[in-house]
Amino acid sequence: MASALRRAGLVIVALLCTATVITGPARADNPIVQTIYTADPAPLVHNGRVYLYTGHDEDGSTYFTMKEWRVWSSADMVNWTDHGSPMSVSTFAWASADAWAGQTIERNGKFYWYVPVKDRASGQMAIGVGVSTSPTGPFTDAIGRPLVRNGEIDPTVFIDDNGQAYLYWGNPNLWYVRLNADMISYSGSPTQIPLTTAGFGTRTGNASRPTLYEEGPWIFKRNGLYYNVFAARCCSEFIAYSTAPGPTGPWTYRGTVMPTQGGSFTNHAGIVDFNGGSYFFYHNGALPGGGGYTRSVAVEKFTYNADGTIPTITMTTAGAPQVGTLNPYVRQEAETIAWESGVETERASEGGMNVGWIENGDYIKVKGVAFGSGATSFTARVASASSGGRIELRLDGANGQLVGTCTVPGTGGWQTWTTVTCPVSGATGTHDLYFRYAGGSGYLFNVNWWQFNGG
Ligand code: FUB
Repeated sequence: MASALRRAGLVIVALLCTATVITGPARADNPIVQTIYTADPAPLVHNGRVYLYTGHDEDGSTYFTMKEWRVWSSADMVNWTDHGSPMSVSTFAWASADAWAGQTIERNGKFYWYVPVKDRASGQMAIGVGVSTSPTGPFTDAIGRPLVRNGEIDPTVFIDDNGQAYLYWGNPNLWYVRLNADMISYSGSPTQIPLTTAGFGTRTGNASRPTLYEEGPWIFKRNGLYYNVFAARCCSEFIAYSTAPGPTGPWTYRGTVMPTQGGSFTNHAGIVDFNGGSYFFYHNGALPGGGGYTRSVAVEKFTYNADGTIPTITMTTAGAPQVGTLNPYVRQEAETIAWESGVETERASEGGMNVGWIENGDYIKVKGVAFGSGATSFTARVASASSGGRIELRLDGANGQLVGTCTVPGTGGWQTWTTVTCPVSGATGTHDLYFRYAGGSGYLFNVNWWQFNGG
């Protein structure tokens, strides 16, 4: 993480402290990720979790300089686990750059991640497909070549009720092709969807692009109606949508979903239903240092209108409400985060990811933790190449009630792991849990996972 983001974190803390004074304990939970810049969200619901596939804008980027894709997941829409980067440009031997906006879908126990990436030989953007047996990867190149290549971007994938899968993509045009059941080949030829003003709205001032359709289609079906939610106009973009009675049209323009907002000249939509609610993912430039090339993914909960139309959704810092609570009495990954200040994540030698680059005063918030009748102790898996420090366990604020302090020793290496345990008192009921890290100067220690005992 760039020092810019670290400084930015301090600004956020300052702003949040101010907000706390004015409005009480509510804290912003958008954008979803604060450790890095993320873009182009593509959510997938699988086995009771939401998996969120994103791009990764490099710190300080002045173009869409994107080298890898990232995966996050959540069971409650507010605490998000970082699964790192299971697919990058280098996954595709034939690709040279531009890990742009994709989407993942599951079929027959395999996960297919369709992405736009630059084909080295032609210099054209192409659509590659990664495959994995796990939603968090690792993903490999499914076919060793582009699935389709016509210089256009932003694939979205959809499987209709009859099992027919469709891949759609395009900027400046909008294409579709029927995927075969293997999801890595197709029948027929890529076909253009006519971009009519009736279908996709009217753009003024751009004779070569008379409709609002710009890029980033997200196609799905609800109650027999097909929806295409897309980035409209350029630039700055807003999110609009069209509907159709069938997967290939004819499309009717339905209006705005999310107006131009948020300090990024692009936006990119992904919609899922989860646990009875509907969720709209998008990106903006909300993190300090953020902008059109340093974007951040966020989420809002919404309700479809009774006639199936989508309400206008605006960006908030509060984000979606929590679904349920988090259980502290099972092992939780340290990189499961609702909000953080100052930390970063990396691959852990023990598997998964760990939190690192922890300095005095940094913190992680985990939202809605259900302690029940009371925790008696806390255990964490830690490592430190320095002399360690302390994990302060606090409730409802980085300076909130202290319910325990765990001392972390030096272990001889940042990936030399040991388990520490400390007593806990006063953690009952449901609270936002803050891990506030304390110690001397420099980096203190890493944390791989944690668990409370008792309860
Ligand atoms: O992230 C790179 C490009 O920006 C995506 O492919 C577009 O959808 C826009 O968000």
